[in-house]
Formats: sequence, C-alpha cells, structure tokens
Amino acid sequence: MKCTASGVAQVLLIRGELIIFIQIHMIHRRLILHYGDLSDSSNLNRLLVKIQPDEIYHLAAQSHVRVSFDIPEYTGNVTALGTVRLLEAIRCSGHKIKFYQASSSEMFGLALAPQSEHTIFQPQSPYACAKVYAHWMVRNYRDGYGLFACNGILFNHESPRRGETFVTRKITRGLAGILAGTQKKLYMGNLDAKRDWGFAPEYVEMMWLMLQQEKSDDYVVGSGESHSVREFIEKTFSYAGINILWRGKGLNTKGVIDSLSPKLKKSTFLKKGSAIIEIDREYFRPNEVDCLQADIAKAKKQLHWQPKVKFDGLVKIMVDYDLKAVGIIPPGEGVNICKGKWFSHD
Ligand code: G4F
Repeated sequence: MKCTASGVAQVLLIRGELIIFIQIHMIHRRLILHYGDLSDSSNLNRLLVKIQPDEIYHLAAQSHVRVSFDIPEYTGNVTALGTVRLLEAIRCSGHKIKFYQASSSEMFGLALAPQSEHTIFQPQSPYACAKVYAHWMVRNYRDGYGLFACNGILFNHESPRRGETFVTRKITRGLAGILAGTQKKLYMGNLDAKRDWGFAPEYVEMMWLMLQQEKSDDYVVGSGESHSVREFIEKTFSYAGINILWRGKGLNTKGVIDSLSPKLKKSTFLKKGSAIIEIDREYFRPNEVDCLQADIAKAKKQLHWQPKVKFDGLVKIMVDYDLKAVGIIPPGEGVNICKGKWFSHD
C-alpha cells in the first residue's frame, strides 16, 4: 500500500467481516491497529471521530461466494448494510474522508463478457446481490451528499495471501500437498467456470490511484484475460512438472497424471495414470457465474493503469510460494517476478 507523502495515512484492512483500522505514521514508522466490526455502527462512528482518517479502503465483507448461499442473511448484513454503516459514519463525522468501496466482478453474474463499467449487473449469489446494493449506495452518497467515494469493480485478485478455500490457492496448496506426499488428491467443483485472474498487489495500486484523482468515479479493474479453472489446474501442475490428462465427464471427471518431469519420476507416490484431481458436488454452487473478463479501457485511458503480471506469471508466483511453504525448492520463476517488488517469498 502506498501512502500519501504528507506522512500520515489511514488505511482500512480486512480479515473476514472484522475490520481493522490501521493508522500509519510514516515519520515514526508506527502502525496502530483499532478493532471494529461492520455490524456495530456505534463502534464505527466512534472510530471515525477518533482517527479522522483521510482515506478509507473498505475491503471488509463476508466475501466467500459459495458460503453466501449458506448464510445469506449474515452476508447481507455485513456486506451490504455494513457498507451503509460506514458511509453514514463518514457523512455524520463531518470530516472530509475519501472512500474506496471494494465492488466485485461477481455483480456482473450472467452478463456477457467482456464486462465494463457500463455492463448491467445480473448477480447470481447472495454475495453478489449484497455487493450490488453496496455499489449503488456508494453512488447515492456520492451524488446525494457529495462524498468522494469510488467503486473499484475488481475481478478476481489473487496472491500467495489468498484465503485457502478460494479456488486458486486451493489448487496451488493442493499441488504442494500432493508433491510433499501429505495429500493424495484434490477435490474440485465446476472446472469450466472462467475467471479473469490478476495479481492482487497491482490492484491495490489501482485502488490508491482512484482516491488520488480530482473527481471520484467507478472503475473496472482486471487483467483483461479469462481462463477456466481447468486451465488454472493444468498450468499449476505442469509448472511443477506434472502433465494432467482429463478423463470422464461431469461429476466423473478425473485429472490423471499423463507424464512427470525427470525429477518427479523418482517419486515413490506419483505414478503415471493415477488420478489426482476428482470432482465433489459439494463445491458446486446453486447458481454459477460462467465467464468473467474485464474490459479495462477506462482504467487504461483515465488512470494510465495496466497490470504487468498476467495469468502465467500469477500461477508461477503462487506455486513457488506454496512449494516453499512445504519445504520443496520451487522452479523459481515466480520468485524472480516478485524480486524487489511487492513482497518476498521468504
Ligand atoms: O475462487 P472462487 O471461490 O472465487 P469467486 O467466487 O469468483 O469470488 C472471488 O472473486 C470475486 C471477484 O473478484 C470476489 F468478489 C469474491 O469475494 C471472491 O474473492 O471461485 C472461482 C470459480 C467459481 O466459478 C467456482 O465455482 O472457481 C469455481 N470452483 C471450482 N471448484 C471452485 C472450486 N471454487 C472454490 N472456491 N472451490 C472449489 O473447489
């Protein structure tokens, strides 16, 4: 996260539904944490009066799409109404606070790809419905009360810090477990869903950029590429030396080992022909979003923003990290992409 040169920045971080206000004092290099919760408006009001932040990055939510079908009411309370509680707290605080809202590409739902700022939302989950509500409330507070408030419509943003139940991290950690011999198989849901996966640190730069403009506005943020879950699996495993062959259809689909790199051929538990990917209906959703792909023309033109890390690089960054985490020396191309930037794989 970049901070304003004036020396003091206020940043809002998420951990699930719990929000943590962070004050960064650049001069003394001090980081101050304040606890808060999106379901508790009196606490939010108090915090804003106490901290008087310049900027708020509102990333907190019940953000798991599959889980939102199990807890739709809670998702609405935190993800939709939690945003209104924050907007109201800002409005009533009387301070000039710039606001960033983490809107989501899930809001597009069934809308045809590529999706832009002009695409009409067709949400397909309680999570997406909650995000649409929050998105429109941000626009209402901007238009009605003159709040400096931006919606960043982010497509899937991944990194080694991604939660372990989201598909990319589940796959890269699954690979690491299979190579380390602690996991035999990876059980997956819909392999044919397509997503626009980008590298999260680059998207954080874009969030910051939005709040540094003269006028607040809404922007789509993505890589512009779309790939299936199946492709993510193939790339992840082949980067580490396992070529996958798909057999069967639907719930009977299996990913079997087609070939192994010379180094992996010595492994006692990896054998050509054995199934390491299987399907579990548990991971399917009542409604699915089939294809997401960002049209980032506006971000390119107005903010001169364009992501450098593409699908291939993202997979390598995540695989290197998860292999290292289980004590396996990674191929290293992902480590090199990150060297001196964003974060270290150590
Ligand atoms: O990784 P996912 O769970 O992410 P999803 O649903 O696209 O949402 C993420 O990105 C959104 C857009 O930026 C955020 F708003 C949201 O908060 C979250 O961060 O699933 C991606 C795709 C889905 O189509 C899912 O059905 O992968 C498919 N999938 C197939 N097998 C699986 C699995 N997803 C998960 N989590 N686990 C599986 O085993």
